[in-house]
Amino acid sequence: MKQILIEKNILQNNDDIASKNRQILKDKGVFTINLLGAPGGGKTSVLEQIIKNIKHNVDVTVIEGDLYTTKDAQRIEKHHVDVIQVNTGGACHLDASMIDQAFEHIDINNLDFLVIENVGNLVCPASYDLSEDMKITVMSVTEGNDKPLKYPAMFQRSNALILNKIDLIDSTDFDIEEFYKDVYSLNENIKIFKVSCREERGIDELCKYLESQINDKRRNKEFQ
Ligand SMILES: Nc1nc2c(ncn2[C@@H]2O[C@H](COP(=O)(O)OP(=O)(O)OP(=O)(O)O)[C@@H](O)[C@H]2O)c(=O)[nH]1
Ligand SMILES: [Mg+2]
Repeated sequence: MKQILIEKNILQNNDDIASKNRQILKDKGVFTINLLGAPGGGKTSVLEQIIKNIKHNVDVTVIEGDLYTTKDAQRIEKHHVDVIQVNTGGACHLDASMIDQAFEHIDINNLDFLVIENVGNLVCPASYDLSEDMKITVMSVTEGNDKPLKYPAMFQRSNALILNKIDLIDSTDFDIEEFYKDVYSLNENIKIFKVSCREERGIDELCKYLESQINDKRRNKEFQ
């Protein structure tokens, strides 16, 4: 019997491209995050808040992943930062070769912070290394507190978790204690931020955390 391990080969190929680009980002001192989460959880809204808060201190470029539209990229452009739209044509996640193509349009020498907004999906994007320093999942209280245990890979592989739409929590049955317990049972090192983009709550703390990571990466470049 002949057996073809397609998934393994695809992921190996992905990892090879990602590790080449990770070296470039390291050499240039560019801190990179991969924003993940279900459709509508608030990835673009969180990103808009981050940009508003830190764009005066750091040079930011955004890669926007979307199936077909440029809707999110148009929202980001309004904040006067560079944005590259990647349309997957129906694929449910970004992969490293798509980021490789986007790199051709990025001025990497004048960059501190690269943000990749992945396609809205709580499963597939977690498997693809995009050369990021951190995977950050955005989920909202309206999705329900059972999601970490139902979709564990994303929570296990993320370095940070942004719990968004906290302004709506009293209108839901979201059990925050159970949520924390479940998330930490999957990943004891994950950093959790509670935010509301609508009310601009929790954004300062999130941005301080990101800025310290951006500065660390910049400093490491200077020591090389
Ligand atoms: N009440 C409330 N609504 C929010 C908050 N953050 C985002 N929203 C709303 O939630 C909806 C989805 O937000 P987006 O930022 O587009 O979500 P997304 O994760 O980028 O969505 P996709 O890119 O389609 O996966 C929008 O209507 C936002 O206005 C929040 O903190 N509170
Ligand atoms: Mg979006």
